Amino acid sequence: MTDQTQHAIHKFMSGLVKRNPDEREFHQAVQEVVETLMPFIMENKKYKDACILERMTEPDRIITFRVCWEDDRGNIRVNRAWRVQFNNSIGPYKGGLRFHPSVTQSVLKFLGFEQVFKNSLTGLPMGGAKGGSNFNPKGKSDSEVMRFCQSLMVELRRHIGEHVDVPAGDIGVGSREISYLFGSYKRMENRYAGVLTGKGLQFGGSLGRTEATGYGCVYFAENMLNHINDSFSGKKVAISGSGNVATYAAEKAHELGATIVTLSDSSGFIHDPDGIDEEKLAFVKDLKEVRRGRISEYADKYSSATFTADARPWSVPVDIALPCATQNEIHIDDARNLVDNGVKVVAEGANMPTDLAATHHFQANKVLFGPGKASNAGGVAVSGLEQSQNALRLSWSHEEVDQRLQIIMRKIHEKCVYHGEADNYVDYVKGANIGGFIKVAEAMIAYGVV
Ligand code: NDP
Ligand code: 2IT
Repeated sequence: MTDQTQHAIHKFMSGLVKRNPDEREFHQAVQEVVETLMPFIMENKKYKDACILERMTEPDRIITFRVCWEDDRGNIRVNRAWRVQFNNSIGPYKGGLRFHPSVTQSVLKFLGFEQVFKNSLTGLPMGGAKGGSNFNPKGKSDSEVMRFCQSLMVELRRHIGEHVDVPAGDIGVGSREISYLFGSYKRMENRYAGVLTGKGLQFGGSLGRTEATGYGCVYFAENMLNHINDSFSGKKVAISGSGNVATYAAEKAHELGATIVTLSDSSGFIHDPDGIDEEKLAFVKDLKEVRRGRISEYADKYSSATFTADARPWSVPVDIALPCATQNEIHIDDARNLVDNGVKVVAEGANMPTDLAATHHFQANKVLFGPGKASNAGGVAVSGLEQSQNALRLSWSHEEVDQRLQIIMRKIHEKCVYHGEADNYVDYVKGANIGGFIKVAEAMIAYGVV
């Protein structure tokens, strides 16, 4: 990188940090993009002249609102919720809702910013957004979650619509929450529209949406491996998380012949050297989705496994790592452990689970590193397919959706290779950032100064 490029990055980032103080996650997501995009923008004057980077890092709008609800004991509770509508240049805003106590404006801005690139990479007409609340669903009854969702939708309904903004799930928002949200939208608006995705199969949901992010991540990683004449077959895989993305990534990787040796949650990780097969995965899905229990119970049930409290699984020697829990769960020490133990591929199922120093360490050691905006795009891609099916008023078979998902993930991989390959190594971060950027930037230039 030339001194001139480095100076441009530094200047851009100082301005961004000044304009968005105390938004650490947002700074991190932008820094990762700017490091790879700046040289490309400096070579293509039209993007620089149109100030595309300055415009793309400023959300179209942020809606913040209070959500009041009553708990089971009759106490009044107050939470804060947001919808960050980042960019709708190439289609209606699209992106998940997250319910977790760690949710802040910074977290949602980083997620909304990444969503713009991710949605563009899918090739489908979707803009980028993200929303959520600092509400903690853990330990809440179904009735409490229902009352919270209904209260949140009283405000959110004004800002969404099938041609405006289409939210979906994310951490803490699964089929239960989407059903409550959709039910209250339908009741208040008295209209049945595909205004959320991830819906139940009985009321407009798409087959394959539940599995899409985890399966898509493994399809993407399989493409990365195929590109170096390798595959999942016979590989050892570490997965973090034990929610929607983690369990379906484990299911597909197992189906492709790999041995899954870890899963985790916010209290620690389990290591099962015998591998997590279909029967054990069924136990995990029931444990986390239905009983809403802790992953430590896995080690109580299966004697082949050990549970380590307050730790992440990156010390276990594996060929492939699929971080599928949350942001910033792979730091430099974790990356060093993984590299020293011979990891070949890291593909992010979560959004920004790897921090910048860890990402640089993987790349410096020629580990193939798939950033979330490429490797976890399968979830939002099948959300896009759900929108298409709703608009057509029909439903495609599981096979048809899965075929389309596989094709989309292959094409995203091709874009990353096209924009990121040099000297026999694919820089997937560069490839995904440039590949996602071009379509949005061209649309913005075509619109003029808006
Ligand atoms: P779930 O709520 O289903 O599962 C989240 C998992 O991550 C749980 O095991 C949870 O553990 C763990 N986790 C959450 N927060 C933390 C934390 N702060 N520290 C440690 N562990 C944590 O969410 P998803 O599986 O849907 O989402 C996982 C990741 O994938 C997120 O980064 C999300 O943005 C991303 N993603 C999701 C998509 C989707 O379609 N759902 C699409 C694309 C990306 P615990 O049970 O203890 O909270
Ligand atoms: O981060 C993501 O891509 C998601 N949570 C899925 C968004 C969606 O609209 O399906």
